[in-house]
Amino acid sequence: MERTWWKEAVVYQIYPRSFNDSNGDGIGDLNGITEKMDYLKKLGIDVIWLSPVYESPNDDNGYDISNYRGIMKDFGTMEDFDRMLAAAHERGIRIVMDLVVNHTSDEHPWFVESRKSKDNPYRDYYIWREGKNGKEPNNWGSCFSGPAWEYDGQTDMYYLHLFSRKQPDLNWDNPKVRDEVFDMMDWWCQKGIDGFRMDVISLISKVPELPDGKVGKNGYGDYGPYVCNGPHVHEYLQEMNRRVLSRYDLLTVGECSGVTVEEAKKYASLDGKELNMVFQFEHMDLDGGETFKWNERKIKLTELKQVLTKWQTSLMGKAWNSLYWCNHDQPRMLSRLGNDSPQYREVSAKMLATCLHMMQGTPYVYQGEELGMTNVPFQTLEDFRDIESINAYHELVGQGVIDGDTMMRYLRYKSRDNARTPMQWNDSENAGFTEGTPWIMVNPNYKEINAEEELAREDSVFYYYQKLIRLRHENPVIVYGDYKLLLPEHEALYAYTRELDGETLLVICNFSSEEQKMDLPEEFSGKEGTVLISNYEDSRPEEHMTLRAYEAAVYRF
Ligand code: TEU
Ligand code: CA
Repeated sequence: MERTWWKEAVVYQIYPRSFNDSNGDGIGDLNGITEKMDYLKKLGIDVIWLSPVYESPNDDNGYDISNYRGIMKDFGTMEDFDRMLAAAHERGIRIVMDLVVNHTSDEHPWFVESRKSKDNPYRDYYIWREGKNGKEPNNWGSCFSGPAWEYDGQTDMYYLHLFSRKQPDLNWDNPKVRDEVFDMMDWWCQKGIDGFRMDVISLISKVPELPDGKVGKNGYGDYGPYVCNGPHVHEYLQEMNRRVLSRYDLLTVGECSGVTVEEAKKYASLDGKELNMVFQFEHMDLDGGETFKWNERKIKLTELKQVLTKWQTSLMGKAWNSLYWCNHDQPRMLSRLGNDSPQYREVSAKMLATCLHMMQGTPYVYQGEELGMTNVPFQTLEDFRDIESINAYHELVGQGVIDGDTMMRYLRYKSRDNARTPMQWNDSENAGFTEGTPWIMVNPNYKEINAEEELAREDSVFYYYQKLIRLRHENPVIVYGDYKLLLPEHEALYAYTRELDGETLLVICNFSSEEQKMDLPEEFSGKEGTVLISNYEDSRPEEHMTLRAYEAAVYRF
């Protein structure tokens, strides 16, 4: 397999609003990121993925963009951006921008024009349809509750918005839209950025008939089958690749809701015609159900292993994986799949990290994950800021599908805001994030869990991540080795091997707080194994092993 820098890199995701506030207005900003560049250098990451920093009315925290070539006032100025980019580059860190082009803000000048009249030159930049019998053109529900259509009185028609009504979907079938997007991408590349994370890029091509979807618990139809991996998506990405991506040395990752391994082989094929890699959702959706993501179900380890193994083995030699447990749309994995009690928080955080970082693919670390940050004890609906959470509460409770107390518990467990509370820098007021009033509450556990404390203690989660990242840089087997699952039916152990050029790694992770027995697989018996990394001091590869609570170890043979 061809060796490239983006296969060997570790990416760190920054959600700018919550990372570090430099001017006391309670909102994280670009100068705040620049201040922390040495912290990131110390962690050892290669790339920063920056969630959107463009001008935006902030209906969805910057995922609703009103000017793709300007910086949001809350975050600073273009000069601040340039300084941040230079500070990153000076340290050998690359910057990947979030590219949100399935939709714009309804305050983007294109949409302001588009809604004016049916013959406006920008009309076909968006997806407009006539109503049906005085109602929406079809039964689709928006990802953020309510219908996926908004009526506009000026022309007596509806526009499509898969997300909020302030996020109208662009019409990618219009070549002018593609020209505009590619020009804008080129402009950022000229500025010297190093790649794009492409927001819901799998949704840009819709089945033209826009058929009704299967009706769910909220009374709306599911648009998934008619927009995920739609008819022209690969054609459009190949065009993007020809016209922009192939002309620069970039890291490209498509966020691909509804992607299957078969589709991923096209999006992220090693032949380089489209993108480097995709974010898939199958392992994140394992605990979904009738009321979508809203429940308290636990992910079953056997199912998790089956899904991740499928992605590891099916893409092997054909396409490239991304690896993630956390991002700004997911609750903290430590609270979901690990154990966030004081007794097991650190050891289970390290276990989860080991399990993910030893796989094949490019790992993503989400801010605070490297500290073992946890879910947040939100008390009331007023504590939440996320449009998805707030709307879902009103819709599902309003319709009587879920009662209020239960829905509050679900929000506390699954809300995206769990990932969006301020980064915990130290034990001073507001965790050192701001000198003002933070835009969203700080997790009260910041006195115990914070960067300053962890940087001062050798056995912290921070230094464990630092070591995992260093090991990946030093050991090609971690990047390129073949993956093989062991013990597929085991309900508490996730064990697998990685193999390259006669060198084999054995990875063993105990996902439970109980002791688990495991015999050394036959292929290793009699061989001398060494410890590459482990989260207990005295882990050893022995014929008969007992794995302690959340023990994780990597042995090299
Ligand atoms: O997320 C797309 C997406 O699939 C999410 O809506 C996801 O289903 C949901 O957040 C899970 O709870 C991207 C961005 O990452 C997200 O922050 C944006 O809100 C969304 O697109 C719209 O731009
Ligand atoms: Ca600020």
